[in-house]
Amino acid sequence: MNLKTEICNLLETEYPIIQGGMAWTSTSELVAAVSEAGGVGIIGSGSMPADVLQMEIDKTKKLTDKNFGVNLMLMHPNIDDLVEVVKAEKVGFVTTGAGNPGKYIEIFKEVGINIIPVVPSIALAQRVERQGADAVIVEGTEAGGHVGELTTMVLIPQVSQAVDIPVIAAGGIASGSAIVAALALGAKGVQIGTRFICTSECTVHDNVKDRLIKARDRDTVVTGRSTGHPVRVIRNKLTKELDRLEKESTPKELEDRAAGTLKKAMHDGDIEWGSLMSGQVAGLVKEIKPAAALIDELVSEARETIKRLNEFDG
Ligand code: TUI
Repeated sequence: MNLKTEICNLLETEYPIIQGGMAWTSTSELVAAVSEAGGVGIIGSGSMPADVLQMEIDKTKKLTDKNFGVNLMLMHPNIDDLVEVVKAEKVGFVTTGAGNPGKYIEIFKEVGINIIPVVPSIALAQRVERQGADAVIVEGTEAGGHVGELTTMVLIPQVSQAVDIPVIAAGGIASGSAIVAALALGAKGVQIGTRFICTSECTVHDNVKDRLIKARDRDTVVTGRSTGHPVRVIRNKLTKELDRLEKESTPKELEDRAAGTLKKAMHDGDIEWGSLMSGQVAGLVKEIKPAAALIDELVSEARETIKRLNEFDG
């Protein structure tokens, strides 16, 4: 049973499984391993100056001939420099997050690069479709990092009905059965972030992987709502302090306190005072394995789920 959808043609992959482009997390080793294994990897450029992104693209191209993408975090201070690198390198496709991708859609379309914005609402999905997006990643609030308000379960069917471009589901997906659920709701593919952190190729600090494996269902919280940029992270000493600042101080002070803390967690391994961005699926992550083994597992679980549902005669 193959899992081919139109996303496989658009992204030149065997399976409709996309690895989320996470800042300080999704670098060449992971990206190439995912693309080699039949999914498609995305470099997370949210943490990179332009020269580092250039190096990561070069490294990925050395490691794989397969397609891969770059995620652009639209609040990046040097976003225009990153756009120039991506255009010059003609990467396979771009995903955008944390902002309105309006003007960038046209820029990438002009040079023939597929553009797939991440959106948290129906209105934004419709807007990016009108602006020419090739597909849309619809991310529920179960996701890690910068999040919207609505869940994947309610967003996917509504957005699937509201737009004609393919919908890719993100947020809360870490298993083959969740992939099938997303497809059942109308998605043509899935983007998975948190589960890919616990792969051998992911270069985050080992403390982060260990903490995710220990995480339980209620261990993530959303901080920074008052700043307008809420982020889902694992609860720790930092989130306690940010909660206090949310009540006692200004959004600007809170933002200043949070600056640099993602690197502190993902790169330095400080899981108490760093921003340990993770989705609610952390509770499902039980082991570290190579990306190829993870993709094999996701695909066989998805096939078994479809078989199980076919046998269900209730
Ligand atoms: O972008 C993400 N997740 C991220 S980005 C990130 S880096 C960061 N670091 C510190 C503070 C904030 C971010 C960590 N995680 N996901 C995709 C996503 N995009 N989720 C929600 C959105 C989004 C939100 C608003 C997309 C568009 C949007 O548009 C608002 C507008 O201006 O119309």
